[in-house]
Amino acid sequence: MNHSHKRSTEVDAVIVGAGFSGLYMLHRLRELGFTTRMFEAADGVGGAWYWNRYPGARCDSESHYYCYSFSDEVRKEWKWSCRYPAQPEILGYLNFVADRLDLKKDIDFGTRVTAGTFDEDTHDWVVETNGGETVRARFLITAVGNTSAPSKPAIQGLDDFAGKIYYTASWPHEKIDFSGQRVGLIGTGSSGIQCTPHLAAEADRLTVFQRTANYSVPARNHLLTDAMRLEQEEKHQDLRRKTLASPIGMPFDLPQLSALEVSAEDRKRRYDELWAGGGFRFMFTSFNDLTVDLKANDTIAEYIGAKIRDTVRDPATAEVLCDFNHPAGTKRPPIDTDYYETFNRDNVNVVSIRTNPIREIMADGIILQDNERYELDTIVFATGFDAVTGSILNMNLRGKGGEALRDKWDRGPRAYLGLSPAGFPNMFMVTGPGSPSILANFPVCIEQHVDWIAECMVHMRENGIDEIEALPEPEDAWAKMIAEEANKTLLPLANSWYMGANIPGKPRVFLAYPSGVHAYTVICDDVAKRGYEGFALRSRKMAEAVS
Ligand code: N01
Repeated sequence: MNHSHKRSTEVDAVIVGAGFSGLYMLHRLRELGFTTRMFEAADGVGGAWYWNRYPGARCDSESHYYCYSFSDEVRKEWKWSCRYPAQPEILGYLNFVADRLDLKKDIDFGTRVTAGTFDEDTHDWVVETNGGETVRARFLITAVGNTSAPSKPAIQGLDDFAGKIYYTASWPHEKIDFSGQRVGLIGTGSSGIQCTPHLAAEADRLTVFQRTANYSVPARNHLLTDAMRLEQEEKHQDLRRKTLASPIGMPFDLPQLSALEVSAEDRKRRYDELWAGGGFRFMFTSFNDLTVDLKANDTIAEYIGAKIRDTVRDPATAEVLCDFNHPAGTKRPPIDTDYYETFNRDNVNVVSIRTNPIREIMADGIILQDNERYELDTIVFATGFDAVTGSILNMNLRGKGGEALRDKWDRGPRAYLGLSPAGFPNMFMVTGPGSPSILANFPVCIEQHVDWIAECMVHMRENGIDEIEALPEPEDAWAKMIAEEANKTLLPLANSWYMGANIPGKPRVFLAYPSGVHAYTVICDDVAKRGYEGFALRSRKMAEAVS
């Protein structure tokens, strides 16, 4: 549905993307009386939850905190069915919110932003779309998500494949029937791990091509009873307080002990207890030094390895699945249902392509470096995303002096507070590179950013300010601090999408603020309180008075 014919082409803000971020941004700005245009490439709301429809797609964070908190009505009216809802339910939730707040009428669906250029004379962004429209807006707000530009590896011979090809990150809307098929799955990140049991249950044969062994933790998903929901509601204020005080934006009791200061028995007891509970708590609440001390990390890596060996009956298969090459938790931990168990099925096997990579895709399958051949009818790519920066760069943005963001970021993204790049005035990125979001619970980070941006816009309106621009020195200091803080952890040791290492040629730069969403919120609030320290605020009147 495209309403562009009746829409204004001069607005206060253009918002790009109608996922969790964009929907709340639109709601906030409308409430505050700003005029907006919102562009969304998909035909509906949902962002990542719109595109990632692969079988088994499910949240890795629990429903009672993986949701908006800004509206008591929304929270009370929506009923989650289970601990970790599946994709259709989360998409249903986002549609419910969009309908409840009557947001859809203000969104141009099926519309992609193809260019954005800052006009220094008017302090406006000139935004172009694939529909041929040009819109002027004082502010450009990207709400494009972190995992939304799919990575489609250019494997030799891909176009010659005679069978079907699917990408988990842009899955068809209709149900795919894998029965009778020999399916090859490339990728063992969260997406590959989630869809493995589902593909295995349907396909004649499933071959999983694994480049990097992952550390997956059982989700222990379960339905929520009314009593559980009531208890969550009663504890809501407490849980919310805990969430906001937490570095990861989840209401967990954080661990106080090092993995190395307890006895082996106590350590095992702690891991056993948390493994039985499932989910992120296993990694995040067991011990306090797992992501900073390699010896401590070894204890959890060994524990997971032992669990895999216990679960997977064929020792050779188990060894492939345990062929770890990075510390546990240095890639985003996958949360699974029956992943390792699936390798006990007769129709499933895992092939390591770590040292024997895919050489070529042929008409009838995949051939590895050592000439081993796998005949396939279907290939599923669960190969991830050009994460965090891909979707922002794809919009062809140009700042002051016509500088392309792509050029500015050619050695890695730079943005003060992870919010706004110097040289790109009046541009804000919800959960942009250099903010904490990818290491934390997204909705918490999204609400914090949206509120900060909205309040900044109100401040500018009230004070007659036309332009806000991040200054280069604080932006440099921010980038330096991120690298230094990340280097104090084990996170840079993995070839992860956190490091941009999954995309050939992408600069190897840690993409998130590593010290947690609580510390980050304090910094952002301080910056605002000090009159937006680190930014230059300019008004036309001031400029006229000077000249
Ligand atoms: O992507 P990934 P994802 N040849 O980048 C492999 C969120 N998410 O879509 O590790 C062969 O993690 C790659 O190998 P390697 C979540 O934040 C959440 O799974 O680079 N293999 C890896 O195994 C998550 O972290 C949920 O060596 C290639 C896999 O493909 C993020 O999205 C569910 C290859 C990609 O893993 C991304 O997850 C799904 C190549 N050329 C996603 N290129 C939940 O909420 C890549 N690989 C649960």
